[in-house]
Amino acid sequence: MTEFRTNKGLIDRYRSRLPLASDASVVSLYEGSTPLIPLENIQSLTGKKVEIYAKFEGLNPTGSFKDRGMTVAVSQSVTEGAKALICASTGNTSASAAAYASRAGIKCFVLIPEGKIALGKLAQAMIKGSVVIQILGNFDDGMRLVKEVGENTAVSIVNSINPYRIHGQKTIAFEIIDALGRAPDYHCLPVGNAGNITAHWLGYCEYAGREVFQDTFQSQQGDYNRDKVVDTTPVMCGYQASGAAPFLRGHPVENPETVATAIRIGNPQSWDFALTASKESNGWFDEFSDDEILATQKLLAEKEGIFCEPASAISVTGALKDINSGKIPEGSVIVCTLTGHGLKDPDTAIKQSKAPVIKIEPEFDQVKKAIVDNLE
Ligand code: AN7
Repeated sequence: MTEFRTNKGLIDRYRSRLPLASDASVVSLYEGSTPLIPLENIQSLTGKKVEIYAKFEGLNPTGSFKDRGMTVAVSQSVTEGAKALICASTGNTSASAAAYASRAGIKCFVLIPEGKIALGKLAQAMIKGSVVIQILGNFDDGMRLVKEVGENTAVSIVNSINPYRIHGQKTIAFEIIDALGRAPDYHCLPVGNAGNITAHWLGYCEYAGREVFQDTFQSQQGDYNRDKVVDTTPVMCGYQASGAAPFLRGHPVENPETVATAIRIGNPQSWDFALTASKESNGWFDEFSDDEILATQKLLAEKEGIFCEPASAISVTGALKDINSGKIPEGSVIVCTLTGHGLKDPDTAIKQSKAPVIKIEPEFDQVKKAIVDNLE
């Protein structure tokens, strides 16, 4: 096919910093290169002198950050000869795995909690021809089953317990630093299964020439470029929904529950890595109610025109609380990861929207009245 100018996929852009063999097959949907959007209107509301940016991962090919991990994990799996993928998912991982499996021409099996995933995510897995297995249980049950399958069959697991997922997802930190010309002071993000906070920290440490997770990520996958680009790393702020907040409780949560179904996870697989990221960065975890999460989702849509899914909005819920309390001081540069697109879950958005929906006869006077009545 003809060569053309475009932002290529993240393997092409960051290949030397990824532990892929030089002859590895590349399975890509031209993911990454998502915008880093200054939240100026929301910053004004705080009355504090800070710079707040949203890294809008909802603009990846399948609408979430999972594509960063999936391009690397699926490329590696295909290179190793895998004929099928499997994952447990609260929705976004399955949407992404389905897409990359289609791209690679292999089978995909997804285990999802019945009735507890946003409809858009289910649609994504179904239309791409994955085998959707609904389990009468939650994500944590699915994860347990997937690990058993991995031990007993040749199907390749593409959950974030697959280290190549983490390597792909670390590129978000590279893009942020490449865009800002420096590391942020604080990085705020949702924490569910905790792969993403692990990946962010890995990426930030590698760009700072700092060793981290050596036994797991930096030696096992072989050599790759870890040259230093910046001097600092951000403080990592991880936020959880109160009904699914194992890091706040200090132990796994039996029956996680939250409107933010993406992070309805009680037994995070990357527990130790997330604790390391939090401790080594002098960071913290905090929790927020479903009402607070939904209010921020609406705030982002109303004040900035950014429609992210509920789980993603918690990044900004947390950032705002910590900015207002002074825990994040004035003068700080703050990046919030908006992990997934709001269109994945229109039901939740419509349910909480107070915007008037007005029904009229198709007549000019009635349109005029609707406009006049609602101008204020
Ligand atoms: C929008 O899709 O776990 O802490 O199975 O979809 O790395 O798990 C999704 C997680 C945040 C949490 N925001 O990230 C899955 C899944 C969104 C998400 C998270 C998820 P991790």
